[in-house]
Amino acid sequence: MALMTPSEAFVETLVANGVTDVFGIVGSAYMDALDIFPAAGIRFIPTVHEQGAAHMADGYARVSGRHGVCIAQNGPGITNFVTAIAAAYWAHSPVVAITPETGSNTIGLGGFQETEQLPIFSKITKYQGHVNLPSRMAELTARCFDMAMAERGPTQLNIPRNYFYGDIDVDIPPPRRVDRGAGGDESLDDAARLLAESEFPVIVSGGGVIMSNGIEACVELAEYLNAPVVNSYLHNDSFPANHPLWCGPLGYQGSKAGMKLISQADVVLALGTRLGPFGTLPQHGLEYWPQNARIIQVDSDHRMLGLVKQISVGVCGDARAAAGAILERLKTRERIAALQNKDQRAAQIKRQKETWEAELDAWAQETDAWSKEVSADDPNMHPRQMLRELEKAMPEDAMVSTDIGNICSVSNSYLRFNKPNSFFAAMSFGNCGYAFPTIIGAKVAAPERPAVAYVGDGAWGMSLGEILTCVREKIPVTAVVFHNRQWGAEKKNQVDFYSRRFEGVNLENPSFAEVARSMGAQGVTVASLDEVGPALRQACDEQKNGKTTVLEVMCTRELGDPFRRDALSTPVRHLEKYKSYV
Ligand SMILES: Cc1ncc(C[n+]2csc(CCOP(=O)(O)OP(=O)(O)O)c2C)c(N)n1
Ligand SMILES: [Mg+2]
Repeated sequence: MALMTPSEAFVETLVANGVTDVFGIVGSAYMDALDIFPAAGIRFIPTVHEQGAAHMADGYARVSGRHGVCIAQNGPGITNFVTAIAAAYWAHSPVVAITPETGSNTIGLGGFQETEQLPIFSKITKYQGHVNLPSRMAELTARCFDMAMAERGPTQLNIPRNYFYGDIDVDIPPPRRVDRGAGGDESLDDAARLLAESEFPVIVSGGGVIMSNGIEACVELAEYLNAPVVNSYLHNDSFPANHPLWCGPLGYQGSKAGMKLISQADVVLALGTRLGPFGTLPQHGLEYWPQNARIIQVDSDHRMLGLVKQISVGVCGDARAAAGAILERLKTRERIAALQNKDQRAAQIKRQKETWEAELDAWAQETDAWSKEVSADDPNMHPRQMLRELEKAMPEDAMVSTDIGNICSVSNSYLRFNKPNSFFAAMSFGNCGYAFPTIIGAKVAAPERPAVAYVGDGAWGMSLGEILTCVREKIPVTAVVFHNRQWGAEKKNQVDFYSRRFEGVNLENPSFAEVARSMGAQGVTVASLDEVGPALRQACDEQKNGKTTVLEVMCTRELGDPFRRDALSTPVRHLEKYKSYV
């Protein structure tokens, strides 16, 4: 035991957990602890908005596998975290949100910056620690760090602001990390048996494969079976794209090759994926989910097993360990049915991939009536062609984040990665404004890697303030802003369902390149296809010189397939005054 103030105990517990960077906005509520961050070797990274800080913590955690940490002023600083913590929850990011609160001596009196901070985060955190006594500061801080890792998601550490002060006798608890196993023997035996009997096995590689460092184990298993591997939705970095068995992502704007192959599966091994509903919806007019296949699902969270899809076998285990254990079992079996038709399946994988690549090459523009109409006399770029150019120019080691929007979603077909921890999409919380702050956090964790955010112009308006963070804190990144003068993804619904009555979807924008320059970054307007690749490469090179660049990419107003055709229906109006609104 040592004599410390709670501020010291708090900061020492951060140090014990390996924290070197904390994102946030300064506030009196925790200033006593902030004061000693430098002496503890912790860099405080001030942001423009607390939402940005929490997204940065998310990006930091996603690329490094370490905790992302954010902190802010009680009340409004903390409520500004909410959207980003919800996003981190669905991205399974070990973010620790430190939420100083109104002092315990005045709570309930309706004083300055007071709101109950625990209920607000109760559904978007895996664990909430409330420091109810200054002497428990280290214990509860440590638990929040342990829980964020063990449960793979954000935790909240709520601290009445007066509890940073005083004298306490305390031990700093060492970090406690859970050593995960492959799963139960019975379910692993069943999984191996189903795979051994399968004539057309397909592996869905999910986020759990990345989080468990399981790519190699997944590759070995896939190679043993010669099974095609598809990425689960928005986990395009969960299997190397340069591997012959890689068949691309499932789901919205994903790979037709992957979808056509999985539709033939008799056994699907869903490895490290909750098979989220959004990622398995019909796409490209294909109902690809194999209704009669037997599904083996491996997830470290037992609550995810069989939650969305009917399964035959559920393995509650670590994706890497489970893949290894299943492979060991397969090796002891006399007959592996899939090895009998290995060559035919290999030929099919190759053919499906070639067909899809050729289709993408030829898919210069969207061909629905609206898209053809609006792009006819428009000198700007067709999004698909532009995205193909970005794909070709993307540096090998790049980290890419994507926002929510029509062009960002279409980019799913064109984002391929050979190594994990490279792709940070807005995942299932789907908030506009995710990508830019997230890539800033990722860059802090991996400064040697090129960092690129794809953002629509609507979402850019929400997040461009964080350019100041890049400039002030010398965190060089590249933002590719798809300037199509509209909230395109939502406009698509008005085209498809609301007879082109446009309400709130058209945008008048300034030159975002000019805005970037006036904020101290570099700004480049990219108007033609031949400029796209060179501009991206140069912007990524400039990161080595500490420069942040905004590439404002001028696009037509054409729109790809919508997000949620499933969730909208034709309007019905009963009242006379609304009769024409159908
Ligand atoms: C915070 C938030 N607000 C609103 C939405 C609804 N929404 C989804 S996509 C979208 C349009 C995105 O427009 P933009 O960023 O310009 O990209 P584009 O679709 O034009 O490519 C909107 C408003 C959302 N997902 N998140
Ligand atoms: Mg737009």
